[in-house]
Amino acid sequence: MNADLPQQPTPYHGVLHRYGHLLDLPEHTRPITLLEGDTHLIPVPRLAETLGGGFELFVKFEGLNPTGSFKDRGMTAAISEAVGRGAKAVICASTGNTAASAAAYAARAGLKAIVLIPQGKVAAGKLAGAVAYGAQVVQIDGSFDDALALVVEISNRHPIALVNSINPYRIEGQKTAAFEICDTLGRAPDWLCLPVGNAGNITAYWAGFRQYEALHGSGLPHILGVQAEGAAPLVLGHPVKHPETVATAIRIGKPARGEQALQAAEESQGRIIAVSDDEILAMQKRLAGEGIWVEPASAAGLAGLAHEIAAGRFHPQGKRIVAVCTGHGLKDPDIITKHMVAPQIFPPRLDVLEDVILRD
Ligand code: AN7
Repeated sequence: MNADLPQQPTPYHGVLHRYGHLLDLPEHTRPITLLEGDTHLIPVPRLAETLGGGFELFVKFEGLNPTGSFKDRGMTAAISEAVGRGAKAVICASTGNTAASAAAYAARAGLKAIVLIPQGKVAAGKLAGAVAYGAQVVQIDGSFDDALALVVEISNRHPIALVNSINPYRIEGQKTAAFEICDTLGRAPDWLCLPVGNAGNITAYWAGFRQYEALHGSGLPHILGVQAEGAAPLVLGHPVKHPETVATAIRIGKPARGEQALQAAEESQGRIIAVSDDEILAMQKRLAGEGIWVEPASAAGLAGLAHEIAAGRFHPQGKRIVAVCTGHGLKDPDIITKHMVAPQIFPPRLDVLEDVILRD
């Protein structure tokens, strides 16, 4: 071997392989992986400049996971545990991303997946994913919160493993995102902003950062959790019966881990706020302008940061901030194409095209 060549990097085997020793998983766990995790932490200095400048801003792009969302981190753990204890089927309620992730990991493990989705509000790419991976997709004439209550009951009555984030192993797996951020930056950021729906992710990040602080003294971030105005039970202080938002992933009125989300915000000396659908869509556009296309819910964390800066409640100067973008834009193409003017059709002639392209 040529001694000048760089050494082969250690092959990457997914989050359980890399961080399993830090996760509280039972002995019987049998790893099922699609090599999730190890997602990019992308610097976005130009976006930081438009938000006032003088600070470091990174996007943790979780849309780069195998099924296009952060859910894969928790799902590898939940499915690995379920397989190890002999489960033959798994079930979840979902606004879409959990469904696609559960379906993929169940397929990988040879298990049956059943997903309950709220009627008509699941983005096309997520539903297509669940179907493609072979899940049984059941649509109910009700909300995500109704679906969640039902799958809890079904899993109590039948030998079907529940893989929503009520399942503690989901949280264990999702802690790995916090570990990765600390490992990449060398310490925890000053602030972490992220969207909040059922509140599993914020709970997992806070647990992960706390664990790393205890182990490595890596510091703790303040956490800014962001809900959509029409689905903001944690800001209002009570459940929302009919949650409504363009960010369908976080269209949740009664977060299962709401108490823990509030605790994470309080203990970290952060906060949970709400932003409008317009602010979410505007931030989706700004991120796309950086070459990072995320689904609407995923833009909520940064939209919240922009909101707080604009209101003069947040001074980012000198800080290092990480925004978690939880899912890929490809999951929800309709939100873009719905408002898009269909491209005009021209004859395939050089003079015509030159005229069109160079017009202004
Ligand atoms: C892109 O898939 O709840 O606060 O059923 O898909 O941990 O719930 C999705 C949630 C943020 C909120 N961003 O995370 C589901 C589901 C995206 C999401 C969230 C979701 P949590």
